[in-house]
Amino acid sequence: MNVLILGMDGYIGWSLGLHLAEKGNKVVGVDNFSRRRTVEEIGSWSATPIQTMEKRMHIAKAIYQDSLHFHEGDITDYDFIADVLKSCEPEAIVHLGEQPSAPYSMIDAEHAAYTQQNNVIGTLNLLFAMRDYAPNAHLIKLGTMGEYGTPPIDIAEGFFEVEYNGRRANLMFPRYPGSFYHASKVHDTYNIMLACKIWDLRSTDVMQGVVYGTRTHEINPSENPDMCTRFDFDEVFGTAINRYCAEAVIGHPLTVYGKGGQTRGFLALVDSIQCLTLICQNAPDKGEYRVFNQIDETYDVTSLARTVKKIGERKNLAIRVNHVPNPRKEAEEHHYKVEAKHLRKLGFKPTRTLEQELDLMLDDLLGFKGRIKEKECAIYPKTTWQDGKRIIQSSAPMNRN
Ligand code: NAD
Ligand code: USQ
Repeated sequence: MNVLILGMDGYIGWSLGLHLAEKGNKVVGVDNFSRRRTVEEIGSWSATPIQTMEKRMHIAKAIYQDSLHFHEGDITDYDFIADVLKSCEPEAIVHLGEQPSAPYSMIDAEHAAYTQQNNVIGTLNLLFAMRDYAPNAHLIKLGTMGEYGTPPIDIAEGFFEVEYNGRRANLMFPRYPGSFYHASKVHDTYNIMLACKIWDLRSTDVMQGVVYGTRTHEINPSENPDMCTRFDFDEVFGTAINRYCAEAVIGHPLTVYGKGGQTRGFLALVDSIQCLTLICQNAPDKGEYRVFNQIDETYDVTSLARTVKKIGERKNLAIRVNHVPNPRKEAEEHHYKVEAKHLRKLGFKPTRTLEQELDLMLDDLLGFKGRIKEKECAIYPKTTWQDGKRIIQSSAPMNRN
């Protein structure tokens, strides 16, 4: 199968590219390397020392021969993405190429505008280019569980039946985003749904939970550090479990925000790759817009920290769990129950428990302890939802494109 991956230099994109190539697909990747620049802008780096794309492709070609190709470019440039679609003739397009950090989108007006412009216009260009050059391709778009927010009722899988004034209908489940980043995904959702309706495109909009982990079937940082995918732990780009593990290996207290009852859906990187592969293999009908909730299990962020502490202590790490003032405006205790049955129906089976994955992650990160320690100052949360201010720590250029 010909698969186009937008955002192939990223955490999930690189892992997915290797896996799909390993499975015999022809993979073409696109990236503008903005993630490398934005992480540098906020004064951090990936704990895993990621190679340049040139070196990555060189190593990958030796393993997967001609299965993997790469084009540098920006999908907010319509001509660029249209040319890629013309030359690649994809059957599936996995769109991961967006600015993915909620805190980054809350820094100030410029960062919020960049996030929404990059994400919404990039996706809009892709939809027009698909209409013109790849109308039969299957768009697999990475949305987020955060589109739904934390409503006081169970979260349905995209749509739910409602009754109002005596009439019943199947309608889109309400979206309550919690940051300008999450809002950009909601805007994408509406644009994709509309494009499927008016142009007969087909799409799976994936509401993915928080992804964690360092390994996949193709990536093992302890055995082959040159093939690592990125792993961020700073307060802007690092996500909860990944941050806790990085904090644990350097003896930094684990940073639980506020009361710590915030509950989210999580899944291991290797299982996110499993789900995205399954979705590629199972396209919807032409004109169909469908939504999959992609999570394994739900946890609150305090129990997660306690589990990291338990596994870390088995490795003789001294770990303290701290509740720090919450930089975000969010519910700290709330109902959270998610319906997620579509992927299981397609055959998704989670492969590792949280504890097994944490065990591997801590071993891998101990190998990069020096790199985490060197950027320890980027760990403590400084970006707030209230006044949005944060001090830009590096002199990296602001041009992210
Ligand atoms: P990432 O930042 O590591 O990867 C995204 C890649 O897209 C980056 O390499 C970046 O350089 C590239 N990119 C961004 N804008 C681009 C543009 N205009 N043109 C070309 N390339 C561009 O992020 P990730 O963690 O791999 O997440 C991938 C996707 O999944 C994102 O859309 C994110 O919102 C979504 N998601 C991630 C998680 C998670 O926990 N990591 C959870 C839910 C959803
Ligand atoms: N949190 C902590 N301590 C930390 C970091 C985070 O308690 O050190 C808390 C946050 O306050 C929040 C929860 O953990 O309540 C999740 O935060 P996160 O940073 O792990 O995740 P989030 O900002 O929601 O974003 C991440 C990805 C994003 C994706 C989203 C999925 O960066 O791309 O869309 O997870 S979801 O959370 O389901 O919306």
